[in-house]
Amino acid sequence: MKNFFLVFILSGIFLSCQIQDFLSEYRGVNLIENFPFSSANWQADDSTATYMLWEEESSVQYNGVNAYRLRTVNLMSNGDFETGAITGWAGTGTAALTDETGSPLRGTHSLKIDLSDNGSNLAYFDMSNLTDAANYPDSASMSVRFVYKPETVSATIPMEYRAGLTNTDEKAYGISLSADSNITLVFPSDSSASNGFLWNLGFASQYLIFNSPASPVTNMVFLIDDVRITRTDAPIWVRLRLRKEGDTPQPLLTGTYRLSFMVRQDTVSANNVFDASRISVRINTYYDSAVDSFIDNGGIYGINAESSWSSGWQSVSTDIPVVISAESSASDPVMEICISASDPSSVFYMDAGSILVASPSLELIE
Ligand SMILES: [Ca+2]
Repeated sequence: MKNFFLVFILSGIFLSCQIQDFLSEYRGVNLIENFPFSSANWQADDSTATYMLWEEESSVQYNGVNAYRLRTVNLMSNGDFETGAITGWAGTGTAALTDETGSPLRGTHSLKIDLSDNGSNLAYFDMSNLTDAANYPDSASMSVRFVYKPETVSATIPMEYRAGLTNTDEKAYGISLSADSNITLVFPSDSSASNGFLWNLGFASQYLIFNSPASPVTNMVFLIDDVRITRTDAPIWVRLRLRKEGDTPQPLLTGTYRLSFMVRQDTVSANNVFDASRISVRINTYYDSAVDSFIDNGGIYGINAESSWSSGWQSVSTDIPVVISAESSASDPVMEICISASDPSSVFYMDAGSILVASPSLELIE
């Protein structure tokens, strides 16, 4: 009996040593050390700068290596109004839309809207003016974010998303904007509406509308700024493909991987460019050789931006369980690492933002 226990204990020690040995070959090993961020290694979904930007930034380095810029583009081309133009915006009746430079909300220009004295005035943005709008699928879910401040407002303002400009046209969404001139509201985070900003009427004809209250009021003057409109289904990822063997110092196995890299907010300011509010990563594992692309089967892991990202490089890290296909051909990739400057998992998270990244690392941790 004694010997039995001894063998049992010894075999247990032997097994645990084996497991430790197995992991030790991976511990501390950056499996993607041969794939720093670059346009060649990490392929952008869209290389036309319509929906995203992926480019080297030679004025910023991390450990002597140039940073890369990852950006989700604002589909409203002058959403921060900093060019001074209000292209795409219009009003009905005696509505007045002007470029506000005296007391702008953000930057040096805002949109001022005056809907006073007429119960049928409204201000609107025709969504067909968005970049590439003619090519949106009818199923496109739009995320709309903006900053709002009442100036002299004596009633709440109905903000709506409609198929046309009259109150009988189909409405996908509506909220009441506060009349309290002491506050600045940032939407959608300050929205209490439960259906959020998931707006989808089919994309033939759509309008973002600031409507009048039912009865005319004397004072209806407010400011709008930093309007950011994005599509959750847009091509906004950079992707790195890896084969099971040959690309990495050790073969890729099923397990939990730690994906990490350095981030900082974009240091090069430009009109209509915003700090990333949230970035995301995913790892896809379903490769379709017939079309030579991965299915987006990996769960999306969002990472909220922190204030420290504005002052310098910070490390971000996500642990992701990955099942590697056992049946793949040796020449086919088995893993696709994806990074986005926004988080398309929800219209509440989706945003137009720009981030600098450097020094990617992938480690098998368990
Ligand atoms: Ca502005």
